Parts: sequence; structure tokens; C-alpha cells
Amino acid sequence: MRRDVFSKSAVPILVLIGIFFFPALAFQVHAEGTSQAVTLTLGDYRFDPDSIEVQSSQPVILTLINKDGITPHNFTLQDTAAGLDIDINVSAGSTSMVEFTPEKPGTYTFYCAKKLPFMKSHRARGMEGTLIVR
Ligand SMILES: [Cu+2]
Repeated sequence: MRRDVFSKSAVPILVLIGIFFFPALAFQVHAEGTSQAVTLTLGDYRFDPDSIEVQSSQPVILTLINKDGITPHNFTLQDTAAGLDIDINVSAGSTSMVEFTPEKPGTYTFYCAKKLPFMKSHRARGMEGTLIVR
């Protein structure tokens, strides 16, 4: 049972790592400046609101609430030139969070990438919106 001995001795080390590093990480997030909290509701094949505005070079904490009971949704925002690469699923009735920092001012389109076979995509049904970075 050498494996047991190893995992028991590893526990205090992992706890110590947690105690020393997590406050440091938390402090770093707060020291970077004001973060911007944005909440979007997803449901009925739309985003609400469908237009959001944020400041560049400041972290955005995006909360995605899927209010539909059965339909899973998604938030996709990809623009490689602007360094944006978000693709996050939000199961029916659940909430997902994502943090990103938009560095380049501009107007970007986000959408839901869900699509069932033989059906119109959620985006084609109107599930898209605009992120304006000032
Ligand atoms: Cu959707």
C-alpha cells in the first residue's frame, strides 16, 4: 500500500500550497483594478440584454443565466485579432461564469452556437448580441 502512504503525505503539502497561494491569487485579481460585472439572461432564443458595453483593459466578470427549463444555450465570442476567445456552455436552468479582459476597443458580435440537427441554429433564430468595448 505505498500509494496510500504517498497520498497521505501529499495532503498537508497541498493544504499548505492552498493557504499560501490562493490569497495571493485573490489579491492579484483585486489589485488589477476595477472589474466589471455583467449579467446576461439566456432564454427564448435571445440574450437579455442583447447589447453590453465595457471598458477596455479592465477584467469583465460575465454571469450567464439560462432561464430555459430544457434548452441548453451557449455564449460564443471569438475575435482572434482582439484576443477574445470565449465559448462557454450554459445548461438548462443553470448559471455559468467567465472572466475575460477585452484589450481592444471595438464592436464585437456574440452568439449562441447551439443547433439541433435539421433545425435552425439558435443564432439564426436571433440569439446574438453586441459587445461594445470602449
Ligand atoms: Cu441558445
